[in-house]
Amino acid sequence: MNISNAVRHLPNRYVFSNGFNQILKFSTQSEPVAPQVNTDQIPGPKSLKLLKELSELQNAGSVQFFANYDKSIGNYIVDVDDNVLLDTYTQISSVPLGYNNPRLLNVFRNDHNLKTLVNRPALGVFPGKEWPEMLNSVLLPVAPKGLKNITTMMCGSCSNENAFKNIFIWYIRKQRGQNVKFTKEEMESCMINMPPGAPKLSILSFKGAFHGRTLGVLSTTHSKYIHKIDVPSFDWPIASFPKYKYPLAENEKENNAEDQRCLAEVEDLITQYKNKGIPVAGICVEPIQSEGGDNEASPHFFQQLQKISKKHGCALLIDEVQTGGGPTGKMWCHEHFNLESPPDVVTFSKKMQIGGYFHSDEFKPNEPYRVFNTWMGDPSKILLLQEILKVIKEDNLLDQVARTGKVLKSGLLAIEKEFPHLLNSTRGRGTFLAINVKDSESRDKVINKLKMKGVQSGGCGDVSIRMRPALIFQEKHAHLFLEKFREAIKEM
Ligand code: PSZ
Repeated sequence: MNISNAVRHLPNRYVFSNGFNQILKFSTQSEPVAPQVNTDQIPGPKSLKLLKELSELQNAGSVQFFANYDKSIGNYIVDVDDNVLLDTYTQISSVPLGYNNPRLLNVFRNDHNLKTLVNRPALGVFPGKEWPEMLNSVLLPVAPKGLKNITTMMCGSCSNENAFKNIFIWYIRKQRGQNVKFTKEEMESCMINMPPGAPKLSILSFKGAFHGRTLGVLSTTHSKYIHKIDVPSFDWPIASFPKYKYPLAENEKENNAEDQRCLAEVEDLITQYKNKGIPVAGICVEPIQSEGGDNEASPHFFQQLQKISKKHGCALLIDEVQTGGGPTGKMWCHEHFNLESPPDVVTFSKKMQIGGYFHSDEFKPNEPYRVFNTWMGDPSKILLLQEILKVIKEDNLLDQVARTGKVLKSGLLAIEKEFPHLLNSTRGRGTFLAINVKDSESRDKVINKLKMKGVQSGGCGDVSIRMRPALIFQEKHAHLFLEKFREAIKEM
């Protein structure tokens, strides 16, 4: 096989064997000079062989290729066939500092940190002596203003799942009274899934939303049928999420009306479900609907949604699992919305490495073991997050995101203008951007063409391509992406 220049030049110092390397500054100079595709198709032969092996064990139909994580570096993911791809998708938006960032590799060269990795505790019962300090010094400084409580979890789904429980507990406590004991009837009826112990309550979500795939949150996920089919769901209200016309500046009036329509629907559903005996305890919403097609809503929409939630005594949960950690140019996307007060609960995972949620005091249960599981997160992930946050600060990566985002967005808009029959609706904040292709088939074709040109990208919704690069994606990477994207569109 022809091993490309790009791969040959991957610096040896990133292939660690015994941990003696101490290079601490990641520079994109160490990246391959350009993407390089060696095989006629991706997955290439080695990926296909592994795919066969894996398929014997599980349905592996979602696997795109097998990666070589020893060779992947910075913004470039390298596959087992030595194809070198500029990664604008980053493990579904989960790689903040690129691959094999030396700062992160270095974290576990420290004996104490290594022991933190090896001795994973059941955090709810035997947390390490550093745990409160880790939460205080790592997570609290990046908490959305006003949210001083933290619950850590393992993934996005289980963060939302447990956040819903906090909301239900809060909602019933408001009715029962702060320090009123559970009744015998409540304690007995909950054991057989019946009210009053297991009350009829709901979480309002939006069409097109994605909040995870575990059984509870699945009732709030509405992006694709394949996530849901054959699985029982709660009867919970689902409101329309704004669908804007682009460009925004030319469609203000229509888009404002769209906000109003959706907000009216939210209020109407809250009333309907109250009358139905399944009151809405909380509203769950993504700041930008991601899996559902990168659907944005205006700051006005979110401000009004918060007003509605307060008026009806429901909690507002903002799901920042995909938007959190910097890709919109702010740590949390909802910071763009100028809400009059903090949301009640904000969930995170992905770029934050650890899952969990921030919440206000009111949402803290009075009793232990109500939100609990074995791991409740993982301290080793906080060690990584600690280093990630340091690098974000030292290297001003949120400013980098804003600069790169500007190049990307104006570039996408220019290409959209050049090929209006194929492209429309460039949108998003920071590098959290998307563009629509005229139909699903063409969208899939573009993604494949991009891959064969050495760019890993991702789709979302029916017709969108989304940008989810790492925070270290620079202007030069943006230009490279735009060049390949234009070529791909030109070939359509
Ligand atoms: O197909 C899938 O299961 C995917 S593809 C991308 C995601 C899931 N994103 C996860 C996600 C999210 O984007 C939002 C806004 N909320 C919750 C989740 C669930 O997170 P995980 O996957 O960690 O459980």
